[in-house]
Amino acid sequence: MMVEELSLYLISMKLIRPFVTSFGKTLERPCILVRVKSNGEEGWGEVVAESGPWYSYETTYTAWYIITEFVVPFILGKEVNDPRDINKLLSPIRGHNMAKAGVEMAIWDLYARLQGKPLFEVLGGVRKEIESGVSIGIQKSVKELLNLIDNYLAQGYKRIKVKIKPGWDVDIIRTIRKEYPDIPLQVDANAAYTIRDVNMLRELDKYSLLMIEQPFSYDDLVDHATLQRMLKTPICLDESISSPSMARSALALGSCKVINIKPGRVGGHLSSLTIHDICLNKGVPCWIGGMLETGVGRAHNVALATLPNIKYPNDISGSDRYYEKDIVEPPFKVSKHGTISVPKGIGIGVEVLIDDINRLSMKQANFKM
Ligand code: OSB
Ligand code: MG
Repeated sequence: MMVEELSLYLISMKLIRPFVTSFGKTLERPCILVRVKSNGEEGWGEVVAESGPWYSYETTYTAWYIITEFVVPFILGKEVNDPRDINKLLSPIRGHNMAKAGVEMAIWDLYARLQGKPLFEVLGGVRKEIESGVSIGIQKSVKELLNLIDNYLAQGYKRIKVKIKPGWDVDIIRTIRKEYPDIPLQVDANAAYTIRDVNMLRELDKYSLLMIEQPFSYDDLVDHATLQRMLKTPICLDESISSPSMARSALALGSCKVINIKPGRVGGHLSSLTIHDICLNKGVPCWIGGMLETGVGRAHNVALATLPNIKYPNDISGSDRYYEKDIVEPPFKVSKHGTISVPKGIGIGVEVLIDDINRLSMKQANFKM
């Protein structure tokens, strides 16, 4: 297969409700959609970089620059037998995993479609539906948070993840636990604490949380290992696991007992599969995280969530939890028992609504051999 044409679409999607984390507030989700073409087929990917360098140093605009200046020349017109070869072609580009992942994942979709197979099958997936959790941002009041939890539980979501930050942590969790003693509950700090906050984290250890996600810095492994030795609650790493090599290091150091895999953060599907397998071999469970993706990125995440070592509910919610109208058909729906059906069609298995994308796009670029 040869990528004959690559197109980029910069769109921005308005969120149904603002998403607030320890980094700040997101009202609109900008993203770059990537379309590749070969042999009369096409494939789609999504760049999950955000408007600013908060979760990652990458932004929508750095990703646009890296793809147009560096990724395209390495990919366009090159013969590739297998999407597993893309990583090596892009290896001269250091970092910028989100930019690379958007293209790599589009090529996986293209490859699956050329094979006439669903993407989840090509990736080695083993299930027909995936477990859906919901990630709830920081709210204006505890009452609003409890209302939202109530609502999402009624919709069927399998577990609740609550964002925490200094001043919105132990008291909030204590209140939630009083109201819901048994629900599967976890927290995500997005790196808002340091080892000096160990007393607060020891408090959190009392509330039977499924896990505590990324309490410390995005580039730390050592303090996380110290903390993990002090807590019975598993630590889950997100930001710190930027590559398979970081996953190996984290497991060797004992920095976590769970890994949140986000294909954008690690450079695409091949790196995600590698991290999944490293964890499987070490008996460390994984789940698939989210970045408020549109239906394109969500479809890729759903495919990854079918892998055998995905052992917790994922941050993959229904399209309607994020957007008024998704850019794929059919949109992703969560069943009453908290699952999402894996699309059965070839590739990502959903139709990408190109007219809507054209209408929404603020900028486009097209490259041909
Ligand atoms: O840390 O998991 C995170 C969204 C944007 C950036 C980082 C994170 C998140 C989420 C949302 O938690 C997960 C979702 O897509 O529903
Ligand atoms: Mg996280």
